[in-house]
Amino acid sequence: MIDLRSDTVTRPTPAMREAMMRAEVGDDVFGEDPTVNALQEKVAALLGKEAALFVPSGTMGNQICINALTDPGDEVICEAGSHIIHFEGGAMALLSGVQPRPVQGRNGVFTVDQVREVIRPRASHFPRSKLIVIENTHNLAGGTIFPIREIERLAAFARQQGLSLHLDGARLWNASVASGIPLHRYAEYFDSVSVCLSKGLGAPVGSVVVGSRDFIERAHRFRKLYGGGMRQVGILAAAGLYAIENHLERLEEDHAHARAFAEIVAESKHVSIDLATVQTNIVVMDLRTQTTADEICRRLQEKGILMIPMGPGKLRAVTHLDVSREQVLQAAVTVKKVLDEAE
Ligand code: TLP
Repeated sequence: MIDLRSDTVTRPTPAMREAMMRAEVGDDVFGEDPTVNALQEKVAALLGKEAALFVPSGTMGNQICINALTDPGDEVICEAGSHIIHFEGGAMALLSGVQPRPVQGRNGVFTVDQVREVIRPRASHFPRSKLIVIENTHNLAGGTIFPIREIERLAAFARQQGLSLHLDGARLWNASVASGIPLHRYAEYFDSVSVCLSKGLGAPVGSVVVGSRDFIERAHRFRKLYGGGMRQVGILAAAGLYAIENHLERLEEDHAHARAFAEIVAESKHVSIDLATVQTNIVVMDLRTQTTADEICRRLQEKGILMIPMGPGKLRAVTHLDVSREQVLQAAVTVKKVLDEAE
């Protein structure tokens, strides 16, 4: 099987498993796991923040940050296709008592003018606009990079309006490698950033939240109350450390593979791919056929290729560490053929 469903499907390499096996561990709820502490220090330093917290998943990372930066009844301004709206089970409403205020971006990117339009006046009728969330890279838009100039403008506006800023940086690593902009340059505008170790970097589990020391203290409490306090979890942190040290630069390969895939598949008349959005390791395809995305995925599976629908008429392919260039090219040719043959 050539598995292009997500970059979450990678399995730890033998060298990563070796690093996990050798990890020194302690009770992390007591703050005594040396490997977790080393990972937290490393990610905080890379992102230029005072402190960091290892958490089990990207979803928990985002939701901890949202809770720590809002009060119940507040409104969270975010892009209409963002992961926090569509793929986190309604968690912001359930866990933080806040509601999303979606802004329709272009390729996942929205502007200060759009935020200005949705920000609430201060009056007792309205929810309180409190937090802006940016997703970089943007998953549903096809792994697109939020331009740093736009982030700068949004951050200046947020400061002026007293809004906080969170970055869902599940794939910030990809944005940084593709744009050449260091991680800390992206992170400096945000009160909190969540990054994932278990996507392109290829670790089996884990995300890290960063922010000021004060912010991370608050985040700590939410991690505990969400059940995310883990004990001898250095075995997982070791995989994360290994991934950052060994799998970060190679993301470039995934990006080149995604582009090669997109260029081949885009030749089919039954699909539309905006090649300008193929900036990192994700390819989102809009179907131009009566055949449903589910049915296309079923036909592909029969031919040894796994992909997932992303909403009606949309398919997604994600390149990663566990698929070679040859496999990606082979998959692209088959996907094009299956699309060409669709009714
Ligand atoms: N995304 C997954 C699915 O949930 C769609 C994927 O396969 O891409 N932020 C962003 C931008 C994400 O893409 C994801 C995972 C998360 C947060 C959540 O991470 P996890 O799965 O660790 O909770």
